[in-house]
Amino acid sequence: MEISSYLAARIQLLDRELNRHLPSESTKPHTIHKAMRYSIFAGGKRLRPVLTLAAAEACGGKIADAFPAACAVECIHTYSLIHDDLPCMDDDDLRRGRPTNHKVFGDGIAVLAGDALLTVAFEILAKSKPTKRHPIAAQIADLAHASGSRWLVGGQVADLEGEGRKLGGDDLKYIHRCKTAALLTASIRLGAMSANATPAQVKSLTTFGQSVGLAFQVIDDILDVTQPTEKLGKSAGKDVASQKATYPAVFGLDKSRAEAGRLTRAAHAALKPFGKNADTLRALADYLLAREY
Ligand code: GRG
Repeated sequence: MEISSYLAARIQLLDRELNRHLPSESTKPHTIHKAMRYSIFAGGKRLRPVLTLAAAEACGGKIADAFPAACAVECIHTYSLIHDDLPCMDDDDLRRGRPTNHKVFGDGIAVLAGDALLTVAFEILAKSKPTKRHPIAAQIADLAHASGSRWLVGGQVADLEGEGRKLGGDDLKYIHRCKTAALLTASIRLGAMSANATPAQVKSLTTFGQSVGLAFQVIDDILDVTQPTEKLGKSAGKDVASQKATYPAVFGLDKSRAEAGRLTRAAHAALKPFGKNADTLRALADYLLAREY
């Protein structure tokens, strides 16, 4: 499989679905729908929804049944980026190679665009087809849990409160697990649920998601110090400038690279029970490790 053409084809399908689910720019009030669409269609890598679809396939399901979950996780991810970029949070001007949402629409509309993407995510997921083992209420609860105060929001809280303090390895792992790995894991679990996965399959894919999610963030930390802004589409060197605790800052670059490799191997090990059905997930784990932006 050629990963770049595979990803391009998946992004095209996902964009079509997102376009279908999101209110059009001509829906009143126009500004909020323009702002939501501005960030959703800004050229993100769509890694989380791509993983949702691949997880569904690994469990023998059809990607069409996983589309609502895939769109929902991308909406939550995009909301978190819009809010993270606000002046009261990470205060950034550039995201996905474009001015951040609040730079274009103002702080008030950016907050509301984030709120609306968070809310519409659950509206979309509620349209998903229930499966025998995973009723829609269970799928909604899974996504809400991963996005809430114990995980995604909780990670952001720990990140905010860690500013200007010297954090150790355990604090750093806690933040990364909450801020990054939890939503990535939920993306994978929801794909599995859309395919009526067995409890054992969900468990293995949860382990896969936790490992690949942490590896993804370790690589993200490395790229922040090794790649230029033009390549990343977001402000490079931001972590160092704001004295953030990152893997390279706490463990050094070599140990960070080794850790990303170890986590990717752990992710592969979790896929053993799936045989060939998980080849795409294997290729995606390797792609995430080798990525340059
Ligand atoms: C505001 C509740 C709330 C949470 C914010 C998303 C986030 C938490 C912070 C942004 C900074 C950061 C290090 C997030 C960790 C996850 C991450 C690496 C996001 C970027 O994901 P990509 O690279 O982005 O998949 P694209 O733009 O390609 O979708």
